Amino acid sequence: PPEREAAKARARALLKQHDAVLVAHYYVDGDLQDLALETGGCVSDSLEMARFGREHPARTLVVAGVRFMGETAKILSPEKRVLMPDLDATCSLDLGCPADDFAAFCDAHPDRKVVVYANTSAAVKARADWMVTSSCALAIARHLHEQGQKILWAPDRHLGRYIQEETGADMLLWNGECIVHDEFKGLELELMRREHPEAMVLVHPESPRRVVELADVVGSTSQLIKAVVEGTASTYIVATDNGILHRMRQLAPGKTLLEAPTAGTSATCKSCAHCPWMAMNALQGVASCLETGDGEVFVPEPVRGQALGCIERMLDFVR
Ligand code: CIZ
Ligand code: SF4
Repeated sequence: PPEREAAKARARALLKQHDAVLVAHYYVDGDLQDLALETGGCVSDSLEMARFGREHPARTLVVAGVRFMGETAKILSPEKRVLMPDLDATCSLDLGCPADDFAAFCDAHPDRKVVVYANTSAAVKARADWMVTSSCALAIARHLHEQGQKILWAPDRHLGRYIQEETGADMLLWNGECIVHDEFKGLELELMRREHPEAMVLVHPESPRRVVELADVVGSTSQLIKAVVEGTASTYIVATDNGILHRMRQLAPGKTLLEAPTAGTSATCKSCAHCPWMAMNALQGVASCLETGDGEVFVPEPVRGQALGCIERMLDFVR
């Protein structure tokens, strides 16, 4: 549609004018993902978004994703201006792990290494020894376990349980969840798989155990995309935010992609598996944050400096 092309052209011109680069998550609107790739930015998971933003020479980073992604970019690049299309885009994991309660939890378990998922506030990261994303969580937990360390994990309980079972590490879990992945249903997925016996089942480990147990591949967003691109099956059932299908279709055009069933899957609910906060990102918002300077992310000291350590530890580990 012409309005969409006009909105894209406007955002593109503003990115150039402001020496800005667009860093987008796989779950945001397809137009934003396309714009990011067309303008030299990136579309990726939170690990790659953090790396890309830090290494890119642009003075301004426009982060299309949710709040913690903008904060991580600012923590790593305090000299850059970090803008977000909508600062109210948060995450149920972040909301479910308030810094004060988390600090009390850590205080009560001083013998444990504190490992937090990227999906947390800067204040929570400031209390952590390690930050991890779903791309590197298993490797880091395994590393700590081999060193004989006990782990305090927050906030996603499904991901925590998965890592615990895979690595055998001693992990004390915070009780949080992602409202999107928590809705995938094992029974319905099993029925769907029976209808499509040739299909490969791809599951993000923020999903409940019953769903993870049915997976052929369990992995982060980038790992699930790789599984579709490299897989020999013609059909894939995908249990993660359906925003990812846009990139999967581009990279594996001949393959059939089916959304895994959620509690609300019905004729009237076409987008149950889509994060309402990721959905707040739009072309319009990219243009207006650049035009007005609204949507700038600030992470004040000393929290920024305290949070930096756990992120750098992860980046050094995966390097
Ligand atoms: O669910 C999210 O927000 C994910 C998967 C973030 C990430 O690590 O890319
Ligand atoms: Fe948070 Fe889930 Fe949305 Fe990701 S999809 S930002 S984990 S609520």
